[in-house]
Amino acid sequence: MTLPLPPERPVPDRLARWQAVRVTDLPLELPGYTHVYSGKVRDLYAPLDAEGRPDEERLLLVASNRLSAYDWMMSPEIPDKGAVLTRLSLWWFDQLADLVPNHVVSTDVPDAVAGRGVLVRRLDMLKVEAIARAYLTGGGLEEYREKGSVSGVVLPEGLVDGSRLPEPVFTPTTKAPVGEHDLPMAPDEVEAELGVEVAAEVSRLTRAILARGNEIAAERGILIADTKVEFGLSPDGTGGLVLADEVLTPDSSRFWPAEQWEPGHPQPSYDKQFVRDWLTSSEYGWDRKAGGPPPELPGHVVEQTRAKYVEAYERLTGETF
Ligand code: Q0N
Repeated sequence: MTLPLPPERPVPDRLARWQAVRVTDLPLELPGYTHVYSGKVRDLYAPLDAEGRPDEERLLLVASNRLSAYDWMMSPEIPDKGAVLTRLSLWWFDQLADLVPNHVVSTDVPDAVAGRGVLVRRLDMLKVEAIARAYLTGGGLEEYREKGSVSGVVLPEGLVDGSRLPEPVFTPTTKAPVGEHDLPMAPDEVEAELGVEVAAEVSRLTRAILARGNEIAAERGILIADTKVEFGLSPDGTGGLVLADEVLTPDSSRFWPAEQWEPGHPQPSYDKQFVRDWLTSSEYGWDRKAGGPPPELPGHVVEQTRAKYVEAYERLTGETF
């Protein structure tokens, strides 16, 4: 359920919206692990050694069944979402292995998180959200309308919402704390943060990951409009970039159904469209601009949404979930 907000905060800011769900969603008690961090949809735990100290080389990354829409966490959760996205991410890591090494160590994890937990190498994470866009929409479209360029890359005239870009463009942002929004970073800001060489490599790899993703997905009825990836540096001194977090999932990327692609207006979301349509439909009539929490999702919307995650996994991988 969605908790009522504190009375001293009648109009919730974005952070309060997250806190309203966070307090109902305590981290798991995993014997042999300690909770270190929770994001919107993923949680991190550190394995404990024999003396009960956190392992400095490994982390347990757990994908939850949580779903956000319109900046709110939905309730109830989506059954199997965490497991579907974990399997999809592991499949993509394999598809990308010739482009970039990844943080995966093992899928041998406690039963409580079986299928949605992955043991990973603990990296020194870069403080940049590495985003690439293959199609124009959202923040990229706004910037294009104002300046004719996106993140310093001049684009052809006449592009509209949903247009395919000539090639993927790197559009990095800052990493804002949970509940706050990331801000665009100019190329010189990324270079100041990472150094010129690492910045160039992050840009090249992020664009290559999205290009490879679309080569594979397009044959299977899915367009990947844009994606956010996270890199870390291997702390063992070898210093190379390692792909971390989850990759090319509907949570980190905008997936669009290819057969409905029609530039000129906002595209339907592959995974969240049933939720968005129901929330704003006359059946419920939630006014998201009014500031109040969204309603509980009815069973049919939860089930249709689960089916879309499974469908994306099965179409992309050719495997049965
Ligand atoms: C890490 N984040 C933020 C969970 C992940 N391999 C790693 N090594 C060290 N740190 C991290 C990883 C990974 N993956 C990543 N925090 C720590 C990314 N999130 C966002 C939300 O949930």
